[in-house]
Amino acid sequence: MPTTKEIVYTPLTEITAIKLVKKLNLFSETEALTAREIGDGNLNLVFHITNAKTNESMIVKQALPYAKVVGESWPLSLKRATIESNALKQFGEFVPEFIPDVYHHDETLAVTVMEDLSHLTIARTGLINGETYPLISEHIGTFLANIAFKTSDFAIKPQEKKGLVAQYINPDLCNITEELVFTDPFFNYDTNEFEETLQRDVEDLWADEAVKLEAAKLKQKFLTSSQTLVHGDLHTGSIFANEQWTKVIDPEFAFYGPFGFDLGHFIANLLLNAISREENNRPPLFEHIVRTWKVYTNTWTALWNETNVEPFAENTNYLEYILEQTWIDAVGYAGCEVIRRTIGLAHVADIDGIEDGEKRLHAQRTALRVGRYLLTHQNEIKAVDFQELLK
Ligand code: SR1
Ligand code: MG
Repeated sequence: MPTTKEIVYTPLTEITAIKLVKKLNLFSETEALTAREIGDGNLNLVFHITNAKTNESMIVKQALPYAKVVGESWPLSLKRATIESNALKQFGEFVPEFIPDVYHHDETLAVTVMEDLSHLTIARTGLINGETYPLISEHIGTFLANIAFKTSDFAIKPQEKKGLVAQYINPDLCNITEELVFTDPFFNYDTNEFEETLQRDVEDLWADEAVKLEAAKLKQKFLTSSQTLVHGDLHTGSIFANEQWTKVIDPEFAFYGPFGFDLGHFIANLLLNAISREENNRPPLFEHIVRTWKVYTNTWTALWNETNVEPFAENTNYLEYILEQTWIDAVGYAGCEVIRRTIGLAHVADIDGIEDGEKRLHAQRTALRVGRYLLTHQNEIKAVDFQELLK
């Protein structure tokens, strides 16, 4: 390996990933290690490094300078790896139980070495296989309220917060969301992907000016609102879980954005899984939506009452207003996410994996219908209403 001074960015291989963790003294020189590239996401290399003898293992994640899912024609800043590592450390200070430990970060190599969570399952995979993860909503509600409150102007003095806003400026990754979530699915753009059988439904959406206006407003808020440090891509593929544990990974899209953004994405992905299930297997997902919001509001309210640095916080109507706006935005963001995961560039296996073509088409139509409804009824929908929406 080159010395620190000579380091230049090069994509790692299984061999150089092992050399790196040894050089960092995370494993000793003499240990027999194996490495496997397991990255199945859209953007990064992920190496699973193991010592079979001691069973010790860790993850080496490296950002690529382009979007892997598209190719080198979509360049991406490597700075996202540092943003991700900083966000993991920041979240880890507030809610360590929900975050993997970070062992090392190298800005030049865009590499983060972190705790191996492979004893858990990616929540999307588990949910597709019928798991229900009884604690996931309790955990994600707690996680979201803590990170949203503690990185906001309600917990940090404005000058300090502005420093964080600057630190987390993440234009390339925000651009992905601005295009793939908020823009492209609402127009006849080449990035969209859907089956021919869905063409008429998609054209209906493209012609629906009321829905497009709501998407435009939510995009505007995403572009301009710096309320809190958001994870930025909190779908169920960014969560490891089992019956007892929940761990949030992959905050490379982190930036200062709207309070309701992560909440909306999490809810949307629960909803997409519910849509993919037979009706009698859906209740646990609806219960998770209700519980996430309940835990979020309870946790947020306690933090507000006990730790708020904003003098106006003593006005309880202000607390109610913030929570109400958060929820309304979350419903809208959920609508955009459900739509883009159905007809945009990046789909979800919950729906795409339905083998029967008729059932898949029905699920896609339901997702489009529900996504549109969420966008045009943001002010009316309560957490308990999601069950009704799928009927
Ligand atoms: C080009 S990246 C496509 C999607 O993958 C990521 O996980 C984000 O969800 C992004 O929108
Ligand atoms: Mg990701």
